[in-house]
Amino acid sequence: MTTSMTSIDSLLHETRRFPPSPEFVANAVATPALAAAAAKDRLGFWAEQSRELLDWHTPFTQTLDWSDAPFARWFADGRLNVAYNCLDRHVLAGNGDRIAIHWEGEPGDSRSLSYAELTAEVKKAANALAALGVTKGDRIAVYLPVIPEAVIAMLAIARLGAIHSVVFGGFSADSLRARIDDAQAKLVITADGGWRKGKVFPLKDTVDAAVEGTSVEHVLVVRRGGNDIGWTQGRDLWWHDTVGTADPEHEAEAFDAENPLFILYTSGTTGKPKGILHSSGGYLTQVAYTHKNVFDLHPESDVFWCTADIGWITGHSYVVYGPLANGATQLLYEGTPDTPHPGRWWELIEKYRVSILYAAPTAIRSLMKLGREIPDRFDLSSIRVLGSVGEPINPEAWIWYHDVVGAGTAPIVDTWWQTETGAIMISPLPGITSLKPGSAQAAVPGIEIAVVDDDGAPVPKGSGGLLVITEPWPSMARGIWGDDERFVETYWSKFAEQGYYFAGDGARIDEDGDVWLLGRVDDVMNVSGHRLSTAEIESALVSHPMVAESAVVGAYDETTGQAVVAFVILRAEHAEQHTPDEASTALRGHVASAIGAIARPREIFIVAELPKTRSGKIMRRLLRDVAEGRPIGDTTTLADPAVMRLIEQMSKAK
Ligand code: 7RM
Repeated sequence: MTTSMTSIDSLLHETRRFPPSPEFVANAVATPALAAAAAKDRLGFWAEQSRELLDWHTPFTQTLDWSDAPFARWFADGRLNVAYNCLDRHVLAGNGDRIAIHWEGEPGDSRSLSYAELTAEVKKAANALAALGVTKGDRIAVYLPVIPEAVIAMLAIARLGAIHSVVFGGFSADSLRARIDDAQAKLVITADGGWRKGKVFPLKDTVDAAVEGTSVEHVLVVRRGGNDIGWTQGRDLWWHDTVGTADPEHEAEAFDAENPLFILYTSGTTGKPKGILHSSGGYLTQVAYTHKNVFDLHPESDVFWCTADIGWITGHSYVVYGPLANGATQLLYEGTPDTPHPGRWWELIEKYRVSILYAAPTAIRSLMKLGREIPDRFDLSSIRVLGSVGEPINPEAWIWYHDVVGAGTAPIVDTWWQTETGAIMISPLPGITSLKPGSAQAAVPGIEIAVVDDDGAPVPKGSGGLLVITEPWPSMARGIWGDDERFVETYWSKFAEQGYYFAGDGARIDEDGDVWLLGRVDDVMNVSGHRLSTAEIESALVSHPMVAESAVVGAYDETTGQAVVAFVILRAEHAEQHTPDEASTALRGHVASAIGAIARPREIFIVAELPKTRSGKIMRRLLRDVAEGRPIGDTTTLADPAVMRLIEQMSKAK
């Protein structure tokens, strides 16, 4: 595997360098002193960051307790309120009039909330939730469009010491139900519908289909889409009736640093979603620290825009908690980049004078495809820092982003991290690092990583291997909800001896010691920056009566980075009744309704056999060769090498 990672990387040779300008360096937030302090005393450094960045109701005296590894406890004897840190303290410091959120709806409606206004809204929501019986430790599902109420709901839940589980609005009723069941959520906060691509998509209908027979006692509904919805008396409540009439005074109670803050589900290899659990003090410390230093935040003058949906970890850490903990002003946008016109993002940057833009390579690539004439029509001169997240950014997109969006001067921070890491782990620092297009470069100060071989030994410079995190960090996941064993097994068993966290990604370390991410070493696909597991899609396919067996791989796609390609064996009786085209159309739709549109396969090949090892494992690597039209690689471990010839013939016939 190490060999193949190295050979992939040799295609990506990139030698351009972009040092920071002297003007940028002169005002930079992060200076070389930061790295020096972290190197000198790592734990002391984190303690100092935490004290500096957060307000503790009860100061901590203990930094890290690793005695129950890999279940970390950071700042464990301290107490704080996460929402207070994101809201009240900024108002008390005299910044109540500063805008916290400029929100723009897809149809063009807009709303701005100052820190004082946002604080009052969250206090009302906290009172309303408390009146519904929500208390510390309860799980609340949030299934909302990107509207201010999503942020208000998350912070109100946090304020009460309860736990939110935000479910991406694109997920189906079955996916939502699985997440509600796993967490035993007692309340769902949703909207009638939200705007996407010029239309209202229903959310409440999906919730109705998901909650019956579950632990859910109430459904709180924000009016957004204006669409007709069903109503269950006694269970359903309007947000404007409940929160709208609540008391705007609410005193934040302090909770333990390790009080859980949220669960966020991510796909695993067994098809059962994994509820990644994060807690309060360590998480908030690292999201605030990285948001400030990686993006060079000057809160009194910057306008920050993270384009991620709040249903993904990037929205949690860099829409809600990082920016608000730092008292930043940010833009929040409900819709897609191309609605109602392909210059929508650029128009918003011009309108709000956005100075820091944080986006995914897939979005950058699709905007790049439309040509620079579109962004060139807008005034993007406010931009001074650009960020990238979710997948490797290819040098071509990097240069376009830098030149067209960043006027050839804005540094790009290519940030590597995961749902499980909670916050940015590897990234350039814009006032220090000489940038290399396509490389995330180095661990941020305070974080320790390595690229190792299968035995855990560091690979030599110039080689590829497995990315590991070698020391605990404040925002690390505290477990998988209800499944400690799976947490240990998934992330900590491969290098148990060394005590390393295995990220599941391949990486190459170059001659300067900079890190180049090479993608997942397993078969998880990354479509438009979203991680999808093969197993979940395969299990959705097999749940259709027509399907006998299936295998799914990620194949290169110009727009979405990767696209889902499925190989399906039909049940004998159906193979005769349906043409491959009919079957493929039906199954693509089936996957979209079972999991969500994001998982809909781009192509489905109907085949007679699947390539398997002798122990019965499907060799997806070979299917990827077929899907991408390459010659088939090494087939020696196949149980029946003839199978691949058959699959190739069938796929070419299509
Ligand atoms: C933040 C996020 C995590 C996976 C991760 C990688 C990939 C993320 C980068 C990246 C190359 C990057 N969380 N990934 N950022 N690959 N360069 N800058 O995306 O949990 O949804 O996904 O995404 O494979 O393991 S995530």
